[in-house]
Amino acid sequence: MGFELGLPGQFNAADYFVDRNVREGRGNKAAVLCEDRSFTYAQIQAGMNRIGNGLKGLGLRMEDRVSLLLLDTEMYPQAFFGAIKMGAVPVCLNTLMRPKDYLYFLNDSRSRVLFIDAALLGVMETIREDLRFLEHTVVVNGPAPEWAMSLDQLVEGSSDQMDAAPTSPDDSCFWLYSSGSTGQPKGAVHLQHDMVYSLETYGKQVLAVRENDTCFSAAKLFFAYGLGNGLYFPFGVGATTALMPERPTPASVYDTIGRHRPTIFFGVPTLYGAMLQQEGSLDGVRLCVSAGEALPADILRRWVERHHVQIADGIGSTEIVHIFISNSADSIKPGSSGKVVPGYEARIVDENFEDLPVGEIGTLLIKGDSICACYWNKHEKTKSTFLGEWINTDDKYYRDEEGFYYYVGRSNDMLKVGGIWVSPVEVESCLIAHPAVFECAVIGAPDADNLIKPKAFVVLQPGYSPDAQMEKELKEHVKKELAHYKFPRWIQFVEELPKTATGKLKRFELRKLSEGA
Ligand code: 3UK
Repeated sequence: MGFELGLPGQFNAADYFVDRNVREGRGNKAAVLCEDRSFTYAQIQAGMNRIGNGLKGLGLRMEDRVSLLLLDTEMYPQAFFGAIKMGAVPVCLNTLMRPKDYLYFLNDSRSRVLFIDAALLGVMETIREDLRFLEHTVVVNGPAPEWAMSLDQLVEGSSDQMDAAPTSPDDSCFWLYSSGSTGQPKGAVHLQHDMVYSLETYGKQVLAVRENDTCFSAAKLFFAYGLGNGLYFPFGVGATTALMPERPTPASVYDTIGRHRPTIFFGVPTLYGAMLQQEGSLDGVRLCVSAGEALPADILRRWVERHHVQIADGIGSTEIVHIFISNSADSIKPGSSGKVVPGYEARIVDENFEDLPVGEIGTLLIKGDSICACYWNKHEKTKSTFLGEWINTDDKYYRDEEGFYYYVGRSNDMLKVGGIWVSPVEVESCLIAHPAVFECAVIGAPDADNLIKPKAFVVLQPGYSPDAQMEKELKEHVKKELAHYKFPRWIQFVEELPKTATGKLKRFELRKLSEGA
């Protein structure tokens, strides 16, 4: 069934998610907790307005893109909604990438302004000269180098009052980049109503997020998953969000839970697996949520045994903005992704787009009004992914009699590693550039928790020896060139790669080879 939001013809998401809380009397309520700091909705609103006015002062106009390369601190909501409120379009960038990735994101999005955390400034050094559209870099949480401006400079003399730009529910609101197996990442263009749709469906009906909740997402705000968890779900109901700028390790996460006492915790399977290996308490948490990759039933079992709190696994995507099939606190089937979230529809189809019966594996199509409008500047990819009201998720699923959905795999070779996309092709291209590598192939292999991690098969050039030293060197090489999480956790040296008569790699054989190893 469709789900009517009934938004007015003029609608601005920053007004809805920030200003409305102040209008409804929550101005003095804590909106953001971060380290030892706390910020009320009124404070976040004032900061947002100053940034919005500052952007106007730079000559920014509606629809201009503003990239955010920010850690999770109180500055994130202010910059994100500050840009949206004046009609600009924030582009949330993954902070774990490499300089060449940012060169692409900033040029592809034609961002005129970049907000960057002082701690991340290093990535700009080698690419600054090659940015074709960037006009201003604003440094937050620290001093600015001479070629950039500080936040104080941006907002100097700016009023803390501002009218929202007269956007419509269907105007561009924010972008998120999604990577594919080949080709450059694709900017998913999300509209002003998308966050509201996800809030009204998954947020209110599955999470049942309430004003007295405190949300804490270990998944960062720059991920579509983290953005809902840590920003627009809590802000959508006037709740509180706990933000953590550090890397999510079991220690930092348990520590933040102890300090801010969240009621809903959001993680990814790899983190739940790691947290089970370490001491720590979840006191006060009423529900845990997992997404990004399938949650193994065994991790769920051990988690509930130890912490006595359920983990609701759900599948979401960057294109759909958040979760569309999910378990919920009172309906959990271990090993499944749960049921279709009210407000979404699902089909499982064969290669001719014919619907398949219960139990049969096919491609998952989803319909629902939080699906992005398109991929920016990628017309062919847009046409093959967005099929009218439906989107092809490229995921393989089947469903059971009771309407629970089961993830079986991807229809392409992409891997989810710690909840984040890794393209085997990208890792292969990186490995092959190392002088010792003659040929290589990368597949996903299960670790001790049954979670997929990249594994490389390498054929060495003559004269190099397949030993532990070489293995270490190749891992370091990938870590240096690509985002850290992409490096192969195992390297298996082989004499040759299994190929078909036409020279195509037999990935299936590699998987068999891997299981035998
Ligand atoms: C896979 C899952 C099995 C699946 C995301 C929650 O992960 C998110 O977005 P991405 O664009 O990736 C989407 C793809 O990841 N996947 C995600 N969750 C699950 N597979 N079980 C799961 N629970 O292949 C999907 O197509 O990075 C997750 C909310 C918002 C998101 N964007």
